[in-house]
Amino acid sequence: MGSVIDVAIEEKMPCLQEGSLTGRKPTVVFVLGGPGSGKGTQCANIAQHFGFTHLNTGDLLRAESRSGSENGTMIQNMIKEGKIVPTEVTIKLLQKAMQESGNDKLLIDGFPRDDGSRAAFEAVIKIEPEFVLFLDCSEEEMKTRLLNRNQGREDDNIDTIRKRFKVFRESTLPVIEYYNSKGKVRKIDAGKPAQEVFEAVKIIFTSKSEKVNRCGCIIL
Ligand code: UP5
Ligand code: MG
Repeated sequence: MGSVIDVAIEEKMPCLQEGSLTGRKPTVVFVLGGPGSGKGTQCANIAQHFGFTHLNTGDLLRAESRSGSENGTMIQNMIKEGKIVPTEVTIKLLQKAMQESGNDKLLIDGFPRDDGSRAAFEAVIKIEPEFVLFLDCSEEEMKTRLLNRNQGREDDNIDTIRKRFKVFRESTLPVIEYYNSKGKVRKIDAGKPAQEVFEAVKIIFTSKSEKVNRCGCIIL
């Protein structure tokens, strides 16, 4: 801690124990992209194929909202409006899920969604992401997917979808730009069929997990 932003985070989130993953430093990959870009779909593939644990921040928040906790109604209202839930709430749930996962390879789906969440993760969790997978998709395609999803999500209606797009453009794209400036973004054309997108994803994760042994053979 020390910088102005760190001190602000410390004051706002005194309940969070910083860096408390009991000494573990798992490999973290952030998976970002607009609403309906296919984050959940690709994370499920990556988890199955590459042994990562998929931590879906939207699902963590929806579960918390359903649990009837003190923040439940607030979370539900924020999601209905397509707004970003206060970082201290999300990061607490995320920290708990990271601790409980027991895996040293974590995919964090849909987080950080704004600069404040990014800074809070850095200050509290103290893990730099290995890289950021950015699923790039047009709004037209994402809108069609979300309106066809039919899973009863309260935010899959045209009014909320428009708000979600706006939040993505205004708050999440700057996070992607930040990591891009650090050379950490792996951008993929996510407008193609899911299997084709996964082929591109596989190349990225394979090159990350490949190790060359002394004989020059690639170990996967
Ligand atoms: N589909 C997927 N890939 C396809 C492809 N290549 N071709 C054709 N169809 C494809 O996919 C969406 C739909 O498209 C599915 O029907 C799928 O089969 C199909 P999915 O994989 O679910 O896309 P995803 O990007 O995960 O879409 P999602 O709607 O989950 O993204 P959001 O970012 O909007 O939702 P999330 O659950 O992450 O967040 C919801 C809300 O929670 C936020 O709006 C916000 O209010 C709150 N939130 C926070 O406040 N803070 C956080 O840190 C996280 C969330
Ligand atoms: Mg999702």
